[in-house]
Amino acid sequence: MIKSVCGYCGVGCGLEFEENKLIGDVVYPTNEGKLCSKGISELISIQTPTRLLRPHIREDINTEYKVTSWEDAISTIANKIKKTSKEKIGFYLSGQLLTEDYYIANKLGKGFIGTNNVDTNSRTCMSSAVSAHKKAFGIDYVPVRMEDVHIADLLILAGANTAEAHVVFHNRIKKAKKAGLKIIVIDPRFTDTAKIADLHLPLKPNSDIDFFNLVSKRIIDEGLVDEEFIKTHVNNYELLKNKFKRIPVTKMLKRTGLTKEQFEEFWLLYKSSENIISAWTMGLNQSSQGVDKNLALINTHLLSGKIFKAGNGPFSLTGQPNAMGGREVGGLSTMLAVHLGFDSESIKKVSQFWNTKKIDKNVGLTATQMLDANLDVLIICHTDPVYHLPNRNKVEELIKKIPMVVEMNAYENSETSDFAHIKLPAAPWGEKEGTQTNLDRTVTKQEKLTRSSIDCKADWEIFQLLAQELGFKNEFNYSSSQEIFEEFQEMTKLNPHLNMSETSYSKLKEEPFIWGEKIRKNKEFFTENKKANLHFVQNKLLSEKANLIYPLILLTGRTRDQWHSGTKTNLPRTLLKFKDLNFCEIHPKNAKAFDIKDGDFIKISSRRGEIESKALITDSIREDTIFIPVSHREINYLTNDLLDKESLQPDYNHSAVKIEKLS
Ligand SMILES: Nc1nc2c(c(=O)[nH]1)N[C@H]1C(S)=C(S)[C@@H](COP(=O)(O)OP(=O)(O)OC[C@H]3O[C@@H](n4cnc5c(=O)[nH]c(N)nc54)[C@H](O)[C@@H]3O)O[C@H]1N2
Ligand SMILES: Nc1nc2c(c(=O)[nH]1)N[C@H]1C(S)=C(S)[C@@H](COP(=O)(O)OP(=O)(O)OC[C@H]3O[C@@H](n4cnc5c(=O)[nH]c(N)nc54)[C@H](O)[C@@H]3O)O[C@H]1N2
Ligand code: SF4
Ligand SMILES: [Mo]
Repeated sequence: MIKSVCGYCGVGCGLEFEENKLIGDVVYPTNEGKLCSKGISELISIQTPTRLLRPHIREDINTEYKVTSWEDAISTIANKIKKTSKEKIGFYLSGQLLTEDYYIANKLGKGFIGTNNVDTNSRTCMSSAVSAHKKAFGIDYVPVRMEDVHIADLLILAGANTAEAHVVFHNRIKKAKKAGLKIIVIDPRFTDTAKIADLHLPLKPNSDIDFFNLVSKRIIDEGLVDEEFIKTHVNNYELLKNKFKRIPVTKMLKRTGLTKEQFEEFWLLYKSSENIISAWTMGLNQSSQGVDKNLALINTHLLSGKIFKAGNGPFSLTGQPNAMGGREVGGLSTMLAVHLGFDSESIKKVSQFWNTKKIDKNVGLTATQMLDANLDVLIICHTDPVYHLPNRNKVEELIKKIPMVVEMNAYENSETSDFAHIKLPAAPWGEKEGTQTNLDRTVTKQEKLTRSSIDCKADWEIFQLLAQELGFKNEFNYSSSQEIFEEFQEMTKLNPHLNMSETSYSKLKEEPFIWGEKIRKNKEFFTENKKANLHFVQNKLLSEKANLIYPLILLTGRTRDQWHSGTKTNLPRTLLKFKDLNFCEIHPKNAKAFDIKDGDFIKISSRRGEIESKALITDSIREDTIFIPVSHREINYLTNDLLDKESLQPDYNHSAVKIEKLS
């Protein structure tokens, strides 16, 4: 029997592999033996005929790919990189990479090629939370753990559909509910998660700042402020209090679309709860004011002192299995490594550690900027930007202009593969090993369960081959992921709060390691004066607005049994199609207005593009919105490319669209 962890979502469930079968690990702390359909089917996905098994190359994207050798593919890429100035090179990584893969890519890009254009799909996912954590706490730190739901009295889920996106954590929430936990779901849709809620608030899309500001104001007005906590641990209280004196309460409530009665029902539950966790995911992060939405929510916890206490706190739920690990390594272009930035002190420390003089002092391009930056070489690993970036027609035009696009993928059927010149076959989950950090800072170990398919290599090995071909043979001479983990572990000492030296690679096989527990115990913030910052934020209504031509707002999101583009889950051999891949939820009133019946084929258009779908008439959706799941691979032809100005995360969920029946 081999113990490993699931490689899908941020819950990071422990599992056991025996006789070609996967089952949940009953003694594992986060899942207690439970797995969702995706976890159980990990083995099936590595045996599919759509695996990419050989390196492929082609002159230009209008010709057919030809199978090639590793030597040829790697030397072609290295030769091109040697001839290209460093600011014209980009690495587009993923929160699904293992820590060791991330570490090597980051070290190669930032440390030796000398470009900080090393970013990740987490830009589209967690970057608003990263920025908000840093602004509020002085550090990118998640102060809550999943087990806290058993201590909390109230769990607020804002823009988070745990029933479909964090399935096994959702089971745990249900268990806590049986023991008395109250649940409030704040989501424009009556989601599967809302079904277990004591109260569902179907607020208008993008009005969360108004909502949480109203909560903060009530906390202040009704004397629920923890004065003692504020005095010792929080900055800007008087400022915020003064600002809140003048906010237009009625107008703000109106913008949320909620009635006074709904808000009062919320407030009654809120006020009477001693221990409160507010968790959020894409409904808050993916917004033109994603950082501000995060800050508005965090304010409520700082004001009431409901943070750094068991069963309390603001809880950002990471989506991908190792989005958190990527942040630790430094896989965002806005950070260097191990939570260090681009200040001269940090550059000095990292340069010494890596023994290099190449590190650039300027932040690099974000994933959302790379395609628009006239790059000459783009290396894409473990993610599918043509599928996932907003405003796809524009994305396709831009990627076509990049002279060399390299795609490292374990499967051959990504949307990006139509736009790449070289494809390199990666060994997926089960064929490789390494570590990952889940949504509550738990570092776990993935094990190799079967041998790697003949020509596939772990992602770190591919980056290492490239590094060696570029002449960095001594600096990239690792023989195992253990060696890389141990170097990373040593590096975490450069940043004491992240220090991971208490665990070891072999120990991680037996038990997971949780970093940062001391921070919580000691109530530490990492700003200059060691106090957390309150921020006054306002809803600036920056998102795209509906109008007469495009009267509805498109919401997008997950379904339980599919993983994004579906290369691993949309397989003929699995039974993972409990919900259709492609449907469009429409409110009955709109169905009537546009003469659409359940099951009709429809066209959805925005200012940027159009797609087709099948109508699913339901009153679980607000009248001013429609919903299409991200398993519809073409979804981003519709979405707008507005970004949050600080995190540069896209505003995926708020695009104005129209619907019509296809004749
Ligand atoms: N089955 C499955 N699970 C997954 C994934 C997957 O592909 N499949 N992906 C993983 C990843 S990478 C991520 S990031 C997470 C995402 O996890 P979630 O964010 O929980 O998943 P989404 O379905 O995107 O849900 C976002 C919710 O926000 C709501 N929403 C939209 N706009 C607003 C708004 O303005 N305000 C509020 N309050 N709510 C709003 C939407 O209606 C939707 O229900 O899931 C992870 N888990
Ligand atoms: N409209 C809309 N768009 C969105 C979102 C949304 O909510 N709405 N959400 C955004 C978010 S939060 C996210 S995280 C992104 C997700 O978007 P993507 O990251 O593009 O989605 P995936 O399908 O998970 O892509 C992962 C890729 O890695 C490949 N792969 C699997 N295993 C391996 C391996 O071991 N090595 C390598 N090299 N490759 C492997 C898979 O085949 C797949 O092509 O989408 C973003 N885009
Ligand atoms: S909840 Fe997430 S980590 Fe757990 S089995 Fe499902 S996909 Fe895997
Ligand atoms: Mo994500």
